[in-house]
Amino acid sequence: SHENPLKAAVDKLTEPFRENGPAEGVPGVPSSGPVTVEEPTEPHGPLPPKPDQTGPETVSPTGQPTGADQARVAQSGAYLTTAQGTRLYDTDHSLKAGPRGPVLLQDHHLREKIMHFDHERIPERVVHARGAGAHGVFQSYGTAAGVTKAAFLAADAETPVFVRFSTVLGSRGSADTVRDTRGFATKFYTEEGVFDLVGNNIPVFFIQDAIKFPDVIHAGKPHPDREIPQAQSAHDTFWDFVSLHTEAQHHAMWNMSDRGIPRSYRTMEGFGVHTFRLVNAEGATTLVKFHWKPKLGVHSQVWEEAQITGGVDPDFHRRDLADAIESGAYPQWELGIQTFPDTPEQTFEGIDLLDATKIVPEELAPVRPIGLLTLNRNPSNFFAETEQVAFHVGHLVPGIDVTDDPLLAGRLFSYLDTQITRLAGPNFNQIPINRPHAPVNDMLRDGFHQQAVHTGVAPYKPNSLDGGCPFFAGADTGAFVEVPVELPAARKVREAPASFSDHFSQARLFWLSMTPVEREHIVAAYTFELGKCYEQAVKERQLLALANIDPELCAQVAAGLGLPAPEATQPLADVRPSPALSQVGGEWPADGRIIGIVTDGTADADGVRALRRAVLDAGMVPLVVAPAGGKLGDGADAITVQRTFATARSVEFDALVLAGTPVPGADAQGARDAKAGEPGQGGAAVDPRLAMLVSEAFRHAKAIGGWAGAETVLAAASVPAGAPGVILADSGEAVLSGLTPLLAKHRVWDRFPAAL
Ligand code: HDE
Repeated sequence: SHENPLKAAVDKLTEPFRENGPAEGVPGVPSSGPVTVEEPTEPHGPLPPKPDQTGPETVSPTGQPTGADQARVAQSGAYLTTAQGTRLYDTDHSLKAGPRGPVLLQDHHLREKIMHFDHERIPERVVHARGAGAHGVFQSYGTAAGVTKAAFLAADAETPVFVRFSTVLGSRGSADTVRDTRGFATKFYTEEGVFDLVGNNIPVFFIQDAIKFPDVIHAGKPHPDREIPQAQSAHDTFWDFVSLHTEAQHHAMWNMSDRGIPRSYRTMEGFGVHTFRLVNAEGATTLVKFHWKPKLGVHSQVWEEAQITGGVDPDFHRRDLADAIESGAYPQWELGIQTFPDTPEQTFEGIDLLDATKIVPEELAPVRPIGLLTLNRNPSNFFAETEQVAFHVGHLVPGIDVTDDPLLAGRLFSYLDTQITRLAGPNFNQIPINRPHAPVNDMLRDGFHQQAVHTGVAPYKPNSLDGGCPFFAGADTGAFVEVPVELPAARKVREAPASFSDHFSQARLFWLSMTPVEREHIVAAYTFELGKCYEQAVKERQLLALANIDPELCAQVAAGLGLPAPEATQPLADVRPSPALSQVGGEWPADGRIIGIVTDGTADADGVRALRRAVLDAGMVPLVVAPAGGKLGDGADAITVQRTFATARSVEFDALVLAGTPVPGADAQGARDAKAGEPGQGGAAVDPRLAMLVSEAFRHAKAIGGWAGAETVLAAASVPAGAPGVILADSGEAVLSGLTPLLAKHRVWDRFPAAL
């Protein structure tokens, strides 16, 4: 074999990444104790290709390596070549008749390079265009083995997965933190074929029948004349549709709640939404709803924070997911199921299980954990993996079947169909990220982008020429056999069942299940969104829907809009709240929380160093913020400044610690008397950017701490003395131990109500 100097150089560069593979024990799962979660600060070389990411030419669609040159895939070959493998001596100059002369048409390299570039983009997804993905592993607890024969849900089964999170309405380049539903799609590469769980972070949907999907999406997407607003529901057409089509009210309420603005993908629940049918080894069936429960709890931004984040870091969620994985703080979710008897009515406690606008409260049907998802590997190429991954609700494995939910029925058509345009043909299953890990032996042939060189002469059944191969499996040899569900005698109709006409009871249930602060956020969200509408009739009609959900909610939103609150047109539903729907009141691990340590570097450098260490040891992320970049101190002990007053904004931090106040000589009273930016009586000024950082963090109900004169900055930021969630102590470690229990609750809820 020939020496390849460039490949050797790349190998050297990527060595640390190859050596720091997954921790011992269960693949990809940290073995024990808090992990060290340093923010990555240095750029690094390309990651080596992963087994399922090898180029199309190296692995046949049936999984057989063909032995082609691996180096080309990783761009680490010695010589630049054309797409045909011819070596090049220059790629910076077109072929010209003299240095100042015209470019020659015969320049095949120029034409190939520009032609390929011209076609680099593919159509974005018609919905869920903006997203981020990660690889991981799903470990089954085996607790579902009694209700399903799916091999990946058997005891101790371990299955590779790829997950893609997304927003729904925005374009590929839109901001992560907009108010919207989030997609949560998981591809399980099981030994029995691919299973896709294509869910959302909201357990209900806007419509009960797929035939209305184009309507709700046309209403939510930007207006067709000016193509604004981008990635927003705060506009006339959305509320026009939702107020006329009141089955959308329940989902809209979830969007207006804190669920519409998640803190992170890592802090979202996921839901399969529809009811599915599980089948066990004996053929017995059970109806189920799937739930993903994040280990870190369900947490959101506050609305002002989400808006600021959209400007200062539109990639906030994408970055958060990638950084967490890169630093070893692997995000985890438990998969759980709610199970219901498979009765002919397909209802549970009066709730229609085929109506995707309804939940079954966890108090009525507890969520039983059945496995653990750990995301432990970032994609190494966004386009190849995250953009080209194709999910489909019809990718099922034996043991999991669909129900007659009419929303699901339309999806079973749509997810295949849409790939024909998006991925340009029927062979998208051969794209590396979509390849099953189970052996594929189909009789599908030819088509655009066919990668396989199929052998044999008889891609049809029955045949005798290929010896009758391949043969059929039976239920006992792993075949997917549809559940032979009995159907009642019926007429063909374009109608919905009577139960589908209840549009308000569960929106009311959700509203009544919220804590006061969550209700306050919901009122503010409706007031903002309807306040952005121009059409009076739309606002009035939506207020009428709110009146039918809850008069108090309606009155508060109406007051904000300056409109009269209408009377309900139907009796209010008598519902029992479901406390499980609230995000407030629990405590969760503070792992991966981001602690901003603000210093001027002249203050307590040892204290900053000790606090950084303590934050890392607690499995959280310290970010040192100083007036300017560079290092604090010298030598091996020097502390790297990670954010400056110019680059830091409060939204990035879960808590702030003021470590040695950058206001020498100022006393607290002096600063309180002074406006930020102007010298106080003590003669020193608090940098206005610092004052804004602290006042925003305070307004967003984040924990704040400090020592050695932090009062001065707090006063300049108008933080009232003795306010809840402000920890002053005499060392960074003492501050941190006061902050950690506050972080476990996500926010200092006592600070609300606030004007948000
Ligand atoms: Fe989707 N949806 N959807 N959807 N959906 C798509 O498929 C569709 C619905 C969801 O990360 C599209 O490959 C119809 C519910 C996610 O790649 C498309 C209906 C739920 C993703 C499509 C629904 C979802 C999609 C666009 C009404 C939650 C992103 C690109 C019946 C349970 C997947 C694509 C990814 C994407 C159709 C409703 C979740 C057009 C017709 C309900 C997470 O096929």
